[in-house]
Amino acid sequence: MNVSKLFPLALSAAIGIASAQTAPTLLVDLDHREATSLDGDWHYIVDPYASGLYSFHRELKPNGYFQDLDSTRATTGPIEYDFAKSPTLKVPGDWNTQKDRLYYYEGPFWYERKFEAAPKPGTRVFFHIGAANYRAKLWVNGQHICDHEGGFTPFDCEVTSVLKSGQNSAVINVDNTRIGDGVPTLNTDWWNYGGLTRDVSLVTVPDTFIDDYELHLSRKDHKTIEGYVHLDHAAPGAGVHLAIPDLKISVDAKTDADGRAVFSFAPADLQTWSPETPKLYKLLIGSGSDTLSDEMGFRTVEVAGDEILLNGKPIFLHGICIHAEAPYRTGRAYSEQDVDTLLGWTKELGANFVRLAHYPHDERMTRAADRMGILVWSEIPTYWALHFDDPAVLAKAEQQLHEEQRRDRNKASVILWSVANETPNNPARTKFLTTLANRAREYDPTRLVTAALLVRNEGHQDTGDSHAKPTDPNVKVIDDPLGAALDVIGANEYIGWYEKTPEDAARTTWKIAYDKPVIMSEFGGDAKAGLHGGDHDRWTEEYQANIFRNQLIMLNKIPQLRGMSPWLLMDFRSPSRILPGIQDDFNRKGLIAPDGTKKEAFFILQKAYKDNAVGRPD
Ligand code: GCB
Repeated sequence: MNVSKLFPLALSAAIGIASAQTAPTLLVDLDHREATSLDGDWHYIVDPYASGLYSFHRELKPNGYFQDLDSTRATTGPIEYDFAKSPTLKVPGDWNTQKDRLYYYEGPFWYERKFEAAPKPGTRVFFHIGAANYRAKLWVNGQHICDHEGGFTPFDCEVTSVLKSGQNSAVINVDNTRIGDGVPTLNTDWWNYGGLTRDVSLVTVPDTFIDDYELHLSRKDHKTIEGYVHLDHAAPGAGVHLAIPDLKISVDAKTDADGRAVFSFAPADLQTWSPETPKLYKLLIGSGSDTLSDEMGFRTVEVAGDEILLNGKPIFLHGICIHAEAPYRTGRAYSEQDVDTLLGWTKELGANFVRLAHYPHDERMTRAADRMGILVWSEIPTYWALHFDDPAVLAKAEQQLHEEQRRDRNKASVILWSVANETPNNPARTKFLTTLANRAREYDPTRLVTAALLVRNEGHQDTGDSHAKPTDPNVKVIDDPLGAALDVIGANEYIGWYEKTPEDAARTTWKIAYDKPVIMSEFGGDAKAGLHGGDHDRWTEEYQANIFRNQLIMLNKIPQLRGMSPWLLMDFRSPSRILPGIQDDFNRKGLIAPDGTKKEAFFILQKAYKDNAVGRPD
């Protein structure tokens, strides 16, 4: 028997009998709905040749072609795959850090588990995936339900028509093969952790339910709360009730033909949200048999000249960048404990701002930022050299931006949407990212749009390289044409690490072509925790501390600087960081090592933040 022929047929039999495909959606505030968790142990099959999806002649198998094979299993005994006999791993969680032999694995991978359900008439059920890196295909009870691309945003697929009372099965194919026309593209400076990296659950809602809402404090008078609630499957004129008991708000509105009920009200005695007083109000929304609650803060953020105004007052962002790398255990961060540790360190540092690099983090992060009073820069992985001239790539970036905004636009902590990090300066890129910046503003006109730009040295053209030449003079220039599309200019520079000496930072001056607020969105250098030496000994804590000391001198001389987020809170895994004994697969620019050890530079930045010795005193 030709086993290579049988395997693809057999594995595919488990996943496809018929198709009930739907486009994924995203249910807002889903973490406040009752859900049946599907986290825990899932069986897995590693499938590097995608044998479960394709025939031996590489034809994608249409569903329904393999039904016979189930009878093959029944009549001739075992066939080549068997989920029940396959090992398990934990969901949520990347596969790379759960099994040694999957450390470098990039490719197609199958998950399977059984689950109980008891669907009730008049309800609808959605299969929720918090994040699957990078592409995912879902089957429930042998029916192909939905596909999703993008590794860091949630999606929900309706399974109402396929769910049975009693035992059901879910099969998910997750594929983290890096692709040129992906977002991100082939090259990144972080580990391509694959798998179901965030929570998976089943969510039951009434036939007509609240799938989305958006509320914010108006920039016009800083007093009126306005926005809308959207109902899925609503007849025009459906009633929606909204209450904020602590503000004595109890208001009603009716849906229009698009299912939208518009609200506008001005509570007396509203306490605005800010890092000093991160006041959250309990919000209740009801329509028919559906109810939803949230904890929301209300504040305004806007730009006036080169100032960033929070609730009408100038603010300076004392920040830090964070990757979603899990403290202590490493791997992709997802848990409440990961969030508590990362944002706990952020508070300890004296920061009021985080740049959540380089993709949307778990929703727990922005929830906690709301509670803890930490302002957030949120970004999608439009990182380095995407295929900017490909309209399909733009569509993928727009989709990820939309999912990020839809999930997080009711979070008071989020003030900035970033559309790019260190992209090459050319017309195709500028057009692509200007489109994205406009989309970000259309969908959410209440926040600011930014991007982390490359800067150039005076006298040198911007070549699109990520780091400048060592011989350049001590004048940095920000004149990237993308700046015209942004509200706030982000700039990354590595003086003292990829170029020149730490002391050169203190001698550097800046020419900025835009009268807009500037955030130094990255600077820093690597240090191995516990490695000591002189101020000029690379990889030591002293060298990194020296960079920070000199950077702070420079930053204090940039008149339009309105914030900073040095690179970065904790070391993170990256495949290009290979120096044995020092890096060992980690980018060591963290102020803290993954085991929690704080490096000397942490205390330098902490002192500057606590003494208000950088930026203007608030
Ligand atoms: C950068 C990138 C960041 C890298 C960092 C580095 O400019 O934005 O993703 O990790 O430099 O350490 O080189």
